[in-house]
Amino acid sequence: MTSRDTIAAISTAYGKSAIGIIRASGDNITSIINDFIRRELHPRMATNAKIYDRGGTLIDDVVVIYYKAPSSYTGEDMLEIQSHGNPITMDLILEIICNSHARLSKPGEFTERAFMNDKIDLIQAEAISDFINASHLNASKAAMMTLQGNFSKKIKGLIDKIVTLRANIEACINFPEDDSPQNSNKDTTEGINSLIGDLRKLIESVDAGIKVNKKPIVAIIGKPNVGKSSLANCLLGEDSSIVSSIPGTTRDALHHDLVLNKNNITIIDTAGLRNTTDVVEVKGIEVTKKSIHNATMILYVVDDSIGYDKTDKAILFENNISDYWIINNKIDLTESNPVILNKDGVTHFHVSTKSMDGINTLLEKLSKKAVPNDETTGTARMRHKELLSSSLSHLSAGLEHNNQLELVAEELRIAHSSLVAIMGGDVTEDLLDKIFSDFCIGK
Ligand SMILES: Nc1nc2c(ncn2[C@@H]2O[C@H](COP(=O)(O)OP(=O)(O)OP(=O)(O)O)[C@@H](O)[C@H]2O)c(=O)[nH]1
Ligand SMILES: [Mg+2]
Repeated sequence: MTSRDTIAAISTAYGKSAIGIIRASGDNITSIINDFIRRELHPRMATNAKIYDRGGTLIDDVVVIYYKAPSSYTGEDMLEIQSHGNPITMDLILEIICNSHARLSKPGEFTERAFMNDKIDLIQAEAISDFINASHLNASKAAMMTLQGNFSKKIKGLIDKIVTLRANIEACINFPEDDSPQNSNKDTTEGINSLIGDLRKLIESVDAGIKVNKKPIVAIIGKPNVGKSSLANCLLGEDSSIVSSIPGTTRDALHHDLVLNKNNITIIDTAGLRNTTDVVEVKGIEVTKKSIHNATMILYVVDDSIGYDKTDKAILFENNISDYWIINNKIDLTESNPVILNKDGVTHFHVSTKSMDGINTLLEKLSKKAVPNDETTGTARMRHKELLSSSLSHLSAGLEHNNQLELVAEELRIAHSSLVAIMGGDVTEDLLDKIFSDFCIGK
C-alpha cells in the first residue's frame, strides 16, 4: 500500500434523506477520529458516536465505522460517518474534516485508490461505475458479474497462456540446441492458434457485454406527419412532444426518459425526414440522422392510410437502417386491426395513437426487445475490445513469421502487453483520469 493524502467526500446523493454517508480515506483517519469523534473505535464495528467541531460544539449524533488498512475499500485507513441526511449538516461535517486533515476527493478517487492499492483491477473498477450507472436490471446483473472478477479471470487465463508460450519461444531462441526447429515451430503455431481461438470467442462475448452496458435508446423516425410525436406521447403516457397537423412540426431530437418494467429507456422523437429547403428543418433532419446513429433500436413510423412506400424504403436504405420495426399508425382511419405482421422479415405493428389500439402490445414487446437480455457475459467496454483486437492482430502477425522466432517473440510481447493493459497494467495517467472522472464523487 502506498500512503497518500487523506481524501473526503459525501458519498450519498445530495439532498434531504434519512441517512447520509460521509467518508474519508488516507493517513489522517486516526487524527480525524481523535479530533472530532473523540473516542476509541474498533475496526469494522458500527459505533454510535457524537461528532464535534474543533471548538467542541456538538454537530450530530452519528454512526461511525472505522476500517483499518489494508482491510478497506481503498486499502487505506478509512472512516465512514453515517449522519442524519440533512445536506447542511453533512456539508458542515465534510468542511470540518477538510479544514484540518483532508481534502475534497475528485470523482472516482476512492475507487482509483482501490485500484492503485491492488484491491481491484481496472476491469473491476470500470464495472463499479457500470454497476452504479446501469440503466436496467440486466445491465446491473452483468456489471456485478464483471465486478466479481469473471471477465478478469478470462483475461488472466489468456495472459497465463501467452506467458508460457513466450517462455518457450525465448528458450528456443536462447537454447536452440535443446529442441529441433520443426518441433518448436509446430508447438508455437499450435499455441498461437489456440490463443487466437480463445480471443475470438472472448471478443464475441465482449460485444454482448458492450451492448448490455449501453442504455437502450429507441429512436422514432419516419416521414413528416405520420404520428411520430403522437407515438412518443403514447409510449410515455404524457404529452411531452408537440403534435400538430402541420408537417415538419418537430424540429429537434427530443429525448424523453421512459421507465418500462423497471428498465430506463430513452425515447427520441425526431424531425420528419424529407427533402426541404427550410433551414431549421434541415438542421432538425441532421440531428435526426445523428439520433439514428446513436439509437439501439429504431421504430419506423408510417401512416397506414398511405402505407409503406418507395420513399420509406429509400429513407431506410440511405440511413443504413437494417434493424427496425415498422409502426403502421392511424389504423383508425384505415379500419385495420391492431395486428402484428411479419413482412419480408420485418415486424409491422398496426396501431392508432388516437384510439390507442395496439399501443399496449407494442409497449409490451418493446420492453423485451429494447433491453438487452444477455447478462450472462458480464459488462464490457470498447477499451477492452480494442485491446483484445490489437492482441489478436499481433498474434496473427506472429503466425505469419513462424520460421523467424525473434519476430514471433516480438509480436507475442506486444499481444501480451495489450492483455495486461486491459487489467490496468502499464496504463497511462491520462487513461486513468478518463476512466475515473466518469465516476461520482465519493465513490
Ligand atoms: N387519425 C389519426 N390521426 C393521428 C394519429 N396519430 C397522429 N395523428 C395526427 O397526425 C398529425 C401529425 O401527428 P404528429 O404526431 O405531430 O406527427 P409527426 O410524425 O410527429 O409529425 P412531424 O413532427 O411534423 O414530423 C396530427 O394531426 C395528429 O393528431 C392516429 O393514430 N390517428
Ligand atoms: Mg413530430
